[in-house]
Amino acid sequence: MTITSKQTIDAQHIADHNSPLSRSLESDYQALGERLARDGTDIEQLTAQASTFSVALPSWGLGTGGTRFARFPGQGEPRNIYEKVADCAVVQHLGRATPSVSLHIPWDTPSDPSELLAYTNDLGLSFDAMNSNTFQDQKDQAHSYKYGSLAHSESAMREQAVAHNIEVIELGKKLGSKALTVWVGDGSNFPGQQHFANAFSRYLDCTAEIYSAMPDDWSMLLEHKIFEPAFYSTVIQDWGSSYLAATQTGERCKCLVDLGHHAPNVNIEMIVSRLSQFGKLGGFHFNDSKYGDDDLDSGSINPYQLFLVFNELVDIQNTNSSFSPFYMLDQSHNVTDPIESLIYSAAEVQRSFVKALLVNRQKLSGYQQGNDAMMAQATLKSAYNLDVEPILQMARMRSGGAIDPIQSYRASGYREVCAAQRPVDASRSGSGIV
Ligand code: PSV
Ligand code: MN
Repeated sequence: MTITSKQTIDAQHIADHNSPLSRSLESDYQALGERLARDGTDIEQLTAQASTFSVALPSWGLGTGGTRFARFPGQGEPRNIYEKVADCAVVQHLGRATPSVSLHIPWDTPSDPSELLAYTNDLGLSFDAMNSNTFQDQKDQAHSYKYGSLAHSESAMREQAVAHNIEVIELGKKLGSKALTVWVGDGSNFPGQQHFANAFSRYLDCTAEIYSAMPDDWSMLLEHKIFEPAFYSTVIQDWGSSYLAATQTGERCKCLVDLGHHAPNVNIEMIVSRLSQFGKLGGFHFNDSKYGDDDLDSGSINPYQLFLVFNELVDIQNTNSSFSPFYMLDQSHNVTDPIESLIYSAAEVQRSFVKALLVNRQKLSGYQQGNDAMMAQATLKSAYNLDVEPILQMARMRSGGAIDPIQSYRASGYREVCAAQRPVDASRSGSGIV
């Protein structure tokens, strides 16, 4: 694969763009610091914690997405994994919360893994969890996944799907990854089409085989999803099935929570608590949704839910310092520039983390003990309602990022340069999420 020019955002451009904004940031930061100090909170400590926060970028999120109906390509979209990684570097250099990339295979299979690793490291990035794909047929594939993969009724399809997952692990080893995320679309569209228990057993046999092919320091993350593409039943449809499968498969097999994979109004923060209480919370795909698996930008629809998820995560971290789930974004950008959406989303996730750090847990615990429902919820709300933007901006600026990353990106002209260097690939303008 030809590596195109290593176009990125210049540190000087970021510094120049920050310059006129830094005075107001200093004064906003000072005002917020004084406000927090009244409650005994040290703003510097929060800013340091904000700087440690990171969430991986999805390699499949850099191109314009699409729906079942259409895909409207964007200008200067990345055409290969090198261009995707270059765009990831732009997201990271401006936003400073996304130092790694989660690869989807075979969508982004590199022909030369060591070359891709060197290119990626050179841009200051690394690789996070690997994602396998047995929910689509690939060109020249021997067997079809039309009726499933790891839970397929026929062994040939299951064997092919297991072999693919093992190939993904082998590739991930070369790229420095430490985890495999498995999401399958297996399920049924009609009552009676599939024997629930038999399909689940076949799935478990396959995950055991994949698990045994993983290095000892790897984690396997099972991602549940209520429906789609199967519309009647899905083999790993909920956190309960995921928990059973992870428990059955092995100690380092855990559950991955994609925020868009639940029925409307499901209490996701409680799922987070349940899974972690029993050592099975492995990671997240962050995004937001209004109706189903909408893959909208994180925090765009229900930021309070995102905060409540982080409220649980911070609580868990306080009692278990070794708790470190994999954090990834999983979004589809249909009407925005993917670089902008990813920068913004990562900051929204980081914002929820910082606000969750502000929760007065001692007071909350007292209110819970005393059954003071009003003050318990007010304690959460008072942390949520605080505007922590100066902390995020300061954390970014101090680590070389942009105070206003979206405006800095727009002013850089990066997309325009890409549009000139990356002519639209007509073969990618059909329908479906890419
Ligand atoms: C499935 O809807 C999913 O959330 C899984 O994580 C896939 O890997 C990803 O979306 C593909 O877009
Ligand atoms: Mn997902």
